[in-house]
Amino acid sequence: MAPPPGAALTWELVDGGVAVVTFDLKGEPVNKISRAVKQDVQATFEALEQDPSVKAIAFFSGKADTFIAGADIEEFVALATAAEAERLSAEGQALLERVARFPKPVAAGIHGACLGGGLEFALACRYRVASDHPRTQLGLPEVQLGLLPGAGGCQRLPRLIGARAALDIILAGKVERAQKAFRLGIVDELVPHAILKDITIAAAQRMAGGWQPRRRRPGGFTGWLLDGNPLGRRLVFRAARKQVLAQTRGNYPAPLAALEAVEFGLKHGMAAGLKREAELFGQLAVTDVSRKLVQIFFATTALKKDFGIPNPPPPATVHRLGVVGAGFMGAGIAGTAIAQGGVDVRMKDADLPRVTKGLATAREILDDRLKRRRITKYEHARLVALLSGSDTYTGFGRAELVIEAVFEDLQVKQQVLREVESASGPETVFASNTSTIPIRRIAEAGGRPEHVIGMHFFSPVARMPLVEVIPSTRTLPAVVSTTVAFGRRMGKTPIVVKDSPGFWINRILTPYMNEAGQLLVEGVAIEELDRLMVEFGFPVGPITLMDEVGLDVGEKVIGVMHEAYGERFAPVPAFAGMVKSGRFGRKAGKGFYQYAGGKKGGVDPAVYEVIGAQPNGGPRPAEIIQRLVLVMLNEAARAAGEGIVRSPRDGDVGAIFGFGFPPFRGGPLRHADDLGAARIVGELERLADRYGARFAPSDALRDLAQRNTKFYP
Ligand code: 3H9
Repeated sequence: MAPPPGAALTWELVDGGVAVVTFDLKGEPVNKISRAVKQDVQATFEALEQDPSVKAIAFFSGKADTFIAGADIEEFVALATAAEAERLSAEGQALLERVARFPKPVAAGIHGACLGGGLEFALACRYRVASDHPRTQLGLPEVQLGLLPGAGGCQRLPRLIGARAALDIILAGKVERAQKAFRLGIVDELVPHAILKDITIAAAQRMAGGWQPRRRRPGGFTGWLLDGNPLGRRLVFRAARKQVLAQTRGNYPAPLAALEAVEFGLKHGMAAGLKREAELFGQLAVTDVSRKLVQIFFATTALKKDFGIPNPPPPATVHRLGVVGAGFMGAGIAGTAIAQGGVDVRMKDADLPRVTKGLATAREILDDRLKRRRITKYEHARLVALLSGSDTYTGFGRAELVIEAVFEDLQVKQQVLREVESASGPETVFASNTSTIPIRRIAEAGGRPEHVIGMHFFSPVARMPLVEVIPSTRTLPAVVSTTVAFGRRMGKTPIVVKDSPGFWINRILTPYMNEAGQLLVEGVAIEELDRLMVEFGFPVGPITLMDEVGLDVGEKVIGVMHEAYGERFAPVPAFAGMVKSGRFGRKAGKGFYQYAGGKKGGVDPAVYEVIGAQPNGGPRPAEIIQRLVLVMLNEAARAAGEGIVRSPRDGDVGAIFGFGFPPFRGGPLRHADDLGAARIVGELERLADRYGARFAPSDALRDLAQRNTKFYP
């Protein structure tokens, strides 16, 4: 039977009565389950049921890298009411119930991303074979979008692999590689990609012949004790709920709702569980939190193809990377470039002991991948061989890109640029990992300013997802493309920002950190400051962040910012005392907090002596939060008005990925829109009267308030 034109699903009959169904959504880079696709699946399964020559089904994707990326997220944006969203979920469930109860056995052959509704579809099939390819990843990332798996995932996954393992995936929105999914029992067979199709068809044939796949629930006796009986399960849910509350602090409703959907289903049966799951999905889909998280998904996806300049020339491929400066940052860049990008890296520092230490730190990133079974021993050995170092510039001649991560000092960086220029080829791109110094100032010391650019990473490089890419006015467009592409290859989200002191991230972070310092001096306790901002939604509070960044680094940053922007960036004297007494933060083993064996302990009471203030309560909590948040929003608005970021989207993604601005608030500019410019201006005027001119509202905010408009249309 010929498929209707434009159909996403096609099928052909092969030997043994197996219908090989291929899902290939035309004109789209990934397969996703939209309303139209649902109808197509419905019609295809109808035809497969009626055709007597079809005895079993083997289901594949026609896409190279995705099996199914989930439900079509664009349809969620259009959902106006909870009832509408609930209906969408119930329809998805009904379709997958049809697959699960299909009278002929269905086997899924999974290669590439199998996520959300895609995994829920696979779970409804009777048998799952996955390729062992690194691109094959399975998971339920719905809570990352403020949702829950709403097409039966909260019911089928715990029944397949047990409540504990299922909650571990669902509540964190985890995506696992195929090997792990196989170990957990999510897939039945793991095979090389080359034979995926044959093995899946063979499984479908065997099932048609009456073979029943047998599954042993993983977990043994403990598994039975905790998952298999109501009492054990109650303990599991209680512990999970406690953990979710501690992690989300009530800011993210989705994980708790998902937990409820799983628990309800295990207690009251599949049908009741599905009903509750759809209701909860409906409620979540129209929350402000989900809307914000979906916006962030589309913003980051759009950034994946954005080179940050109009008509970007094709990027050059980097085969060899030079890294100057083998400190923690340089080593992080080197290790990440190898682990993610598989490039050949040559490190250079002033003396061999430093180089040796840097090489060891870079290697730890590769060792960690091995330990977490992200790479095989063979891959690890291959990657380790890509890392080398020296106290000279040998090997830099053939590097397409050199990244410097030396001390944050203009003269030192200029000196390094001159050395690299004489040691490397005329086309070599020189990227400075400066956090504050304008790129044009570094570039003016060398002879090829058009090949100089900024590449500002965040610490620890292996984990932090953002990189700021900073072209000067003289940087060639091709250099921008190459740098952005390389940042992406390192697994980072690059944002291209304007060349000015502090760029975007430190421009908006510095006033926030400085205000935290003011509040300390006014008598707010260290833990209280951190607690309030964690409750606001930051992953850590400003004082902990200061310890992580390093007070010596912070002092440098604020010095540059003060010089560039004047009084509103005037450093708080309290911090100078910290630096003078060697309290640099975590790396020094002492900062505001105590550190023992690399672990953070409590606040060091001796610190209050150093900063010359004792906790006395300080202003009210609401006032503390307002001062910290509004000082940042004000600077963000000012910088956005100056064109430091190209769009509010870049600014918000940057703040979320760069220092953890609460994702559920959508970023500082989205948050400013939510509060309203007029209201912020009013509050800033009040704060300026009370605490000084650093709170004076920016022209950008006044302008928005006057015109009654927003950053986002
Ligand atoms: C869900 O399933 C709910 C269900 O439980 C219940 C429902 C009732 N929808 O990222 P890329 C687009 S929630 C719409 O550049 P990659 C993407 O926007 C869903 N669009 O490719 C982009 O569009 P454009 C749970 C989607 O290779 C294009 O595809 N699933 C979807 O780097 C290419 O994407 C997820 O959260 C979608 N589901 O990465 C998975 N997926 O070209 C979300 C992709 O117009 N997706 N697009 O800019 C991903 O994580 C990645 O896209 C993926 C591919 C890993 C699949």
